[in-house]
Amino acid sequence: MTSPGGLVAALKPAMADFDNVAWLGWTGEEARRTPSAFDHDGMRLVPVRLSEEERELHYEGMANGTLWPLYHDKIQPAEFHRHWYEGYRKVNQRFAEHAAKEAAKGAIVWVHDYQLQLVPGMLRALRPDLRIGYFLHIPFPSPELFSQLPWRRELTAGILGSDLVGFQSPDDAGNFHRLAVSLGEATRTGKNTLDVEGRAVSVRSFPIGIDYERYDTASRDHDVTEESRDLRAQLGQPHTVLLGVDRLDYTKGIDVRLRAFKELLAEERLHASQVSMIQIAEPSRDQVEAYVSLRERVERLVGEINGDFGRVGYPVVHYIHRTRSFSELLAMYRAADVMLVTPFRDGMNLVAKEYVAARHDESGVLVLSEFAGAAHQLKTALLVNPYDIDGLKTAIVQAVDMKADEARRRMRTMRRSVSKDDAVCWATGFLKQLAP
Ligand code: ADQ
Repeated sequence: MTSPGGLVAALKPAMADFDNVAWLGWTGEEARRTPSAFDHDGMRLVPVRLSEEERELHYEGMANGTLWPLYHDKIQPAEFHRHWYEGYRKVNQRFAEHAAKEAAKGAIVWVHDYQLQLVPGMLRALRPDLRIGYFLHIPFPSPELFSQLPWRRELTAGILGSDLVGFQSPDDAGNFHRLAVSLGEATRTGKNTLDVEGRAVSVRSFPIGIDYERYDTASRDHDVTEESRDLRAQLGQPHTVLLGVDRLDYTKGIDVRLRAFKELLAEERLHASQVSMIQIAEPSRDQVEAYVSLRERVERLVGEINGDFGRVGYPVVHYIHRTRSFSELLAMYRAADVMLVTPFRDGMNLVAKEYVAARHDESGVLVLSEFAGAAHQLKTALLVNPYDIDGLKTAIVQAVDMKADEARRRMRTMRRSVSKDDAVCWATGFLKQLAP
């Protein structure tokens, strides 16, 4: 709680126009000793506590064992358990009660993400005077897929407690709009509007952006430049550096990009003396079985590639399974000629935008999955279908061989888009629409 992450950084500047802002959130730990509320950097922080059992049922169970895979097109099977849902409902109720207690009369409350889908409806029942917004950071699936959920009505009605519902892409917004109507939970009043028992609910897309200024400025920093130079020197020059930066999650396509790289080396379309790959994998959800087996798969592939193609002192894949600091990540972005962002499904993918923002000299090539929300905006990336491994291999070779002029043209267009639609633009766009 004392070091708020990217979402707070994105929201904070947009909050400048609002008085008495409070941030409610789970600390991520049991945190028995945290105070009930405290001030940090001009914002009131209100920790919501979860017990070990609630963490298991709500967070690992319903949020990450049911909703996460279901909303990402069932790349992994989604499990449906009544006791998970019951834990999820209770935790959502607690968040709604905290928010009801904190919010001033007629205040705006902005609820975030799939862990808290029931909160808008619960909060409206407690405090009908509030303006309630909800934003989903991950994709929203087709109504056909969503309808498998035994609690489809409850979860849909939960979201519909909002005045404004935001999604990453028009496709996600369209899926929710169709679902609400097909379940009979709302009636259609327009392309972006619904009627819920006489109350208007807007459903729109608000693609999330990053703090472009921060990445652009910091990437020019002397220390970052030095660090990226050192990194390249360690890899051995002249050299093409490929980079992947992801949470270690099965949605991100880390394994498919390693397989593509391995095949390219085996077919001698790429050579270990000329290219190397860095894969940064942020540890994530390591109590969940699917994440444990993904880690094993990825680490086996890294071992196979280095075993088959590496030399003593010169591995072909440099794999780091740790959190990196902001400046270390920037140095990596600066050092990489080709950025590989190949999720099977992703709400947006901020890494793609961070790479673009860090390339202040307009060099570098982004290979981007067409199934990431970011592909709607970064159209001059090399767009790939991560399920088509031959297509992915062709794109990687194309990226490695791309002439500087073409790379610059593509990068310039992407930088314009990422700088224009930044984090403040996203947050103010949403809040302006929500304000009465
Ligand atoms: P995530 O699935 O977490 O986010 P992403 O958007 O790529 O995915 O954000 C990851 C963040 O973590 C980036 O800011 C990145 O720099 C950082 N990161 C990754 N690896 C790291 C490491 N090893 N050390 C330190 N930092 C690391 C969810 C959705 C996305 C959506 C975002 C925001 O799944 O689709 O873009 O929320 O809405």
